[in-house]
Amino acid sequence: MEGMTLLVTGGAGFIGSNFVHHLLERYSDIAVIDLDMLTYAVNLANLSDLEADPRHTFVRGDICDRKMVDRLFQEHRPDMVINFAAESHVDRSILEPDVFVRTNVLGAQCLLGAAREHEVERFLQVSTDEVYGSLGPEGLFTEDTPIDPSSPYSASKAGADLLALAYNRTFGSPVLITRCSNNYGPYQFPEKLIPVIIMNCLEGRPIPVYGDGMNVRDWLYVGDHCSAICRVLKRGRPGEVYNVGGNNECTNIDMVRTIIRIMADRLPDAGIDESLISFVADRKGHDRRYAIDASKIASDLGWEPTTSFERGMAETVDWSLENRGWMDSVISKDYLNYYDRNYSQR
Ligand code: NAD
Ligand code: TDX
Repeated sequence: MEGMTLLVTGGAGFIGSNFVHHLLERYSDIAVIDLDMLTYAVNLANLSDLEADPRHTFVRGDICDRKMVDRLFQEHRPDMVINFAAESHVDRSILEPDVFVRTNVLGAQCLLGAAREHEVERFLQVSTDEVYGSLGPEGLFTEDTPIDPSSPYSASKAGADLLALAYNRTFGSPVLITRCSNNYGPYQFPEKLIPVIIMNCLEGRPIPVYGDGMNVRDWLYVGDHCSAICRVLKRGRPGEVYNVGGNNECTNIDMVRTIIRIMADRLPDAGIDESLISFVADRKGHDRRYAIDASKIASDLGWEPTTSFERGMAETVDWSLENRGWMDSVISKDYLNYYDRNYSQR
């Protein structure tokens, strides 16, 4: 990727900001154009260490704004586009679905159109295992599993995937799709399960567990996700979908208990224990189990995750403890309103 210009959308968010750092740590001769609208889910502190880095250009803007997107393409002539920008939280999509269709579907369409016109070499759509719907106790999602989304969030991500594949088939656009499992790591907004657990342990607040806590997710360390995306950009075949997994299935309740144990170990005098667990009403349309067959990316591109769950989770907890200021700064009025709206009705 040396010598290239990459347009990264959503590069101020959780995975996007980790990805931008991942690139700049590995490539000296690279230009990263970071297009992000800075929604509620962003803390610009995610990028503050890059302010003086001439390889990184931050642009505040909306991926649905075709004129602005065209101007960016004309000015910077990116070789590759990586689309992370999205509304990303399932519970919010249940409360307010409209913006998910706008950003996730129309935004992807806008970028695909501009990338086609400006003839980029690669367009990578960052997707999710949630587009496959829900598994029973057995089996894994493969790239051939039919799309069967359950939530407005996953339906909008599936819409973007289908558009991207259609651009490849109809126009020959060099589109790649990655579908990964649940990410965890530094800079994750505390509306997702893992930072909610960590934050509520710190605040001594009840930890809300939806339903019976037996829903299963596969957990992928964000750094491993970043390396998978680089591998697909470099070696993936246009028109193909690649599943990305962490080989780490876990029930939600086991995850909650594990993090409580780690937190209690780090802060023995803080009174953190399982009495914080609070079972609450289930999420509507809650997918029971996600599990990924990632053998295609392993056999075709030679990629596998390298961060053990123990190491990744220890790093995540330690980062949260060392960055209490970051955690505190995201607790805005909007966040508290959302928290109240999502949890008080349960
Ligand atoms: P996030 O919510 O932390 O970040 C999304 C970013 O997109 C934010 O910086 C936000 O400001 C930006 N954005 C939103 N609307 C925009 C718009 N209209 N124009 C420009 N920027 C806009 O989400 P994340 O967890 O980092 O997820 C990134 C991508 O990865 C998403 O596409 C998501 O669907 C996908 N994904 C996430 C996970 C996960 O576990 N977090 C798993 C699989 C796939
Ligand atoms: O308070 C909670 N209590 C709870 O039991 C929250 C926030 C979640 N949960 C459950 C719901 C899920 O079974 O924990 C599991 C994980 O929930 P989230 O962190 O909201 O993630 P999920 O819904 O699985 O979706 C995530 O992974 C796939 C990301 O948010 C998506 O962007 C990604 O596509």
